[in-house]
Amino acid sequence: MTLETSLRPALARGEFELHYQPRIDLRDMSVLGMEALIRWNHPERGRVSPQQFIPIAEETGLIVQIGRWVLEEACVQTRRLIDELGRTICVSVNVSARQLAHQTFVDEVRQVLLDTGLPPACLELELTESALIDDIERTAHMLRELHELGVKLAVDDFGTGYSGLAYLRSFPIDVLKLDRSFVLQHDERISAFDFVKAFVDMAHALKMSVVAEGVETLDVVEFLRSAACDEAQGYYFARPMPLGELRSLLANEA
Ligand code: G
Ligand code: G
Ligand code: MN
Ligand code: NA
Repeated sequence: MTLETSLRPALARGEFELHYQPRIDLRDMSVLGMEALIRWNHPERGRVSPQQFIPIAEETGLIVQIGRWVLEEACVQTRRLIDELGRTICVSVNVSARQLAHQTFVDEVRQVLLDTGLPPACLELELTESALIDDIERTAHMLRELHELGVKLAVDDFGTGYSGLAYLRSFPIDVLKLDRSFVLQHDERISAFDFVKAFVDMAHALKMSVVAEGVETLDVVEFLRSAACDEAQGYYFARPMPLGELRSLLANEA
């Protein structure tokens, strides 16, 4: 069986699961929330990486149903975590271009917030630059509707596309997620620190906050803090983990 044929029934068979990677507030090093990352437990092949199956899901359009499941599951589980722990926790969910292009996307988000009672400010949608620049006018309208619901909007893998920066003026973006290539890059001419510092200053001037991704070492944590970067995510703090592990981590933090 090809991956594609086994992907089709995977949702109904309950083969997907969400893992969560903590997001750290660099001011006090507390866990503010987490990114939901899908995992596929294939009955024969074992764990299949989203890098393998998300592109197939996008091509076949299956991403629309899978993405809806991710959104619901992330909101249900986060709502439950908030109740169990008695504190605010935010979840960010990756949204693919195909989902965003779907007419009913805003209604789906509105409905899931109603059904779960998750405070809208606790949900962040991660969009990629390429998804955003697809149809600027339509996207701008949709993002304004989403923003009016009270959810946060983030640009994922910021700086890796070829889209320029003009869209930042027309879209109500709250958060820039700085791709890990920028966090790691050491160059002769401009240090990683100077580069990140320039991004952070720009974002702050535009009233956006910055999350650095792929943070693997204490050195990087320290330079991010001195560059006034707001949040960080990466193996240095924690890998993506099952819900149970995240719950223990948050419970122990209190
Ligand atoms: O978790 P990593 O764990 O391996 O994820 C690999 C890639 O898959 C990343 O680019 C990530 O954004 C993407 N990805 C993970 N989960 C989801 C999801 O629920 N929806 C979409 N569209 N992409 C996801
Ligand atoms: O594209 P997106 O940013 O959503 O993808 C997140 C991806 O980055 C996931 O595959 C996740 O497992 C991976 N990731 C998270 N932290 C680190 C890290 O510190 N180093 C590396 N190399 N990958 C990371
Ligand atoms: Mn992401
Ligand atoms: Na990213």
